[in-house]
Amino acid sequence: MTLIEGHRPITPADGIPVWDVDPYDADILRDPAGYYGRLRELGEVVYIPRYSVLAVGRYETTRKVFSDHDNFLSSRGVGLNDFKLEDPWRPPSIILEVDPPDHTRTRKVMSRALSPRVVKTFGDLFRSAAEAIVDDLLKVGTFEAVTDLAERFPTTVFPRAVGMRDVNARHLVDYGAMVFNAVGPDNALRRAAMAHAGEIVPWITAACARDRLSDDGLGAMVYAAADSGEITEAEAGMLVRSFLSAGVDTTVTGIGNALWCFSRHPDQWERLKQDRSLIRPAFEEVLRMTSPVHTFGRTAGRATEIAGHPVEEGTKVLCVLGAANGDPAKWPEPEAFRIDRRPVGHLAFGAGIHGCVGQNIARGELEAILGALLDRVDRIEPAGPAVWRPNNAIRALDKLPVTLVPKYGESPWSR
Ligand code: OVV
Repeated sequence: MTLIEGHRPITPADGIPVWDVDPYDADILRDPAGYYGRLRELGEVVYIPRYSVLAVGRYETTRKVFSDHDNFLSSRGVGLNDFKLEDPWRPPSIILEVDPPDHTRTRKVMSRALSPRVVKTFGDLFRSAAEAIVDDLLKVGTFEAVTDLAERFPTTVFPRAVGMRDVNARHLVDYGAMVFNAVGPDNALRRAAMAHAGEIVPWITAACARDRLSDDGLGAMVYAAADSGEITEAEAGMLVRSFLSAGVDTTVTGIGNALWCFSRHPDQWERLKQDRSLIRPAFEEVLRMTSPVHTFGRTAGRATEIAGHPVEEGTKVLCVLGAANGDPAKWPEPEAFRIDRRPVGHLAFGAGIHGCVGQNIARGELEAILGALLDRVDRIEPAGPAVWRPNNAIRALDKLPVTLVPKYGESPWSR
């Protein structure tokens, strides 16, 4: 058994299948379906000796572990590193990497800033930016959708929603790659992402300061909570950092994965053209199908159990959200992309007290993009092979060449 430096050699309790797999192997990250299936097949919980961790991938069990914040902590990190034993790569997030009661106070500030009422005020911004970008792309017709659409849209609108005075789209995307690769092992992916840290981390930290933010964005709302004494000024800066950590790579991935789904399932695009009320359900199905955040972990804070198997205190548990979202015991024909499925309970936004606090703004961004496309585009066609970009926590595309075929009579030149 390979033991990873700093990890305790946890012996699996009797009855837990042992699986000699590397979930962070680049080939698995690029094409995880076989890994997801085998994980679900092996049992309710499996032991992975390579990292001395347990992993869950069946829907009910994954949901249970992921939302059981009493037994399965976030404060020891949601990746392979146990923050109790090893120093985290950056000061821990005060909303993600924290447990109640500390979590309750910061979560309240963030859910107020990201409430449906506030997100609604960004509707015009999102729509006009989406329309301008799609009009631009229709002029060229064929383009690389990861950079030209999936990255371009959130890096245009999100800094404006937050109220950032300093905008550097490249730094925001690269920081996302660091944050999400950091939850994996010390592999080539994590090292490559971290190679940018020296330049990017200080830029991010500076961008979170009160004087680098406008007085009418999400950042200002968080600093208002500092003014009222709800949080400290330093905590406000840390919560703005959470916007920048969790708000870019995730929505970039959501848009890219949505375009992948529709370019590969033209019948579902036809269906959406006929019934625009399916825009939101369609996005939920994209999330279920592709699980942009494929894996996050928890740490057993005390001796507990998973599906009747004993689990020692200090055990890391990988919650493989991508496997749970494809579990045939929960989702009939899980590999079919059906925009009218309405996959209530999918785990792409997590579950429980740590469930994605930004999910309303994510839905708002996707609604704007899909709406702008529906108004203008007859077909979204592949213009070359899709290439996936391995990442320790995110299932995202690296390349997605597509052609947008405009609707008859819809010319971007006439606008
Ligand atoms: C959900 C999430 C992902 C990544 C980072 C953070 C949150 C954060 O709070 O920094």
